[in-house]
Amino acid sequence: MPKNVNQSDCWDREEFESQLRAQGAAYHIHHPYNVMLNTGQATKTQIRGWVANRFYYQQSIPIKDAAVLAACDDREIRREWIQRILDHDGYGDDPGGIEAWIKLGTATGLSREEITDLRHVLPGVRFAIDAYVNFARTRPWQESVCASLTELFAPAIHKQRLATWPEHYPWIESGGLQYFRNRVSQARRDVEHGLSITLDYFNTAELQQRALAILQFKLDILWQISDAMADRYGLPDRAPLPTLAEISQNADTN
Ligand code: AHQ
Repeated sequence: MPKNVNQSDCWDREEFESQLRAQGAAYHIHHPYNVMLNTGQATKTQIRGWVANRFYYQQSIPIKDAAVLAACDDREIRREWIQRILDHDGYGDDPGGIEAWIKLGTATGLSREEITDLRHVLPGVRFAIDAYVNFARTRPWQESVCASLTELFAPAIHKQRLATWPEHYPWIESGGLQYFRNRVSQARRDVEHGLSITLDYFNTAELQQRALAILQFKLDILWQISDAMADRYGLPDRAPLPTLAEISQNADTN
């Protein structure tokens, strides 16, 4: 947090929103792993690894949102926020986003069991996502609302996948992409609510600088998830790091 922030440096709502949106330059849509995925360069292993690791993020989101609800003392905000949990866990006849993500996984050739038992989740992915859930459990709920605003940039990434994956990965059955179709409108609705709360609550120069730092923290979480997958599954111009099993096997043969 920069010190000596003068109140005269407090932005109006329009400038504050503009400053938040400018942080989109660090959004994981620009990460080499996502560029590889969305330009058709990913192998089936790199796609399956991404889906299996992102499942841990998807199943953690409603847990994170329940922590926000538990801390939020505003009934009107809770009445809207609870929709995020229902969107992922499902309700009534709607099986929800976690189920849709499993459908994406089975459409890529993963088994339901190997998705849900988290066997493929990498340490760096788990640590980053657990840091997000723990943030929501320990920080003021308004800060967790601010952290969710990486979704300012999410409609673009979902639309990019919908525009490119069918052409690049025709072997993925179209129904597997339903999660992305659902999220375009859900993300827009979530952001409208979260941005309004954020612009209201972070209303001093120092709080606005805190908001930018919170958003950067969440951007770093998303970036780290892709870093961990790039290390494990490689990039078009970079081989995967050896796994522990490969290291042990090499040691045995040397
Ligand atoms: O599918 C995503 C989702 O449900 C959420 C909730 C929100 C939050 O509360 O932090 N963030 C988020 C995101 C989802 N998908 C990611 C993607 O790349 O598919 C993007 C991610 C986000 O931008 O934070």
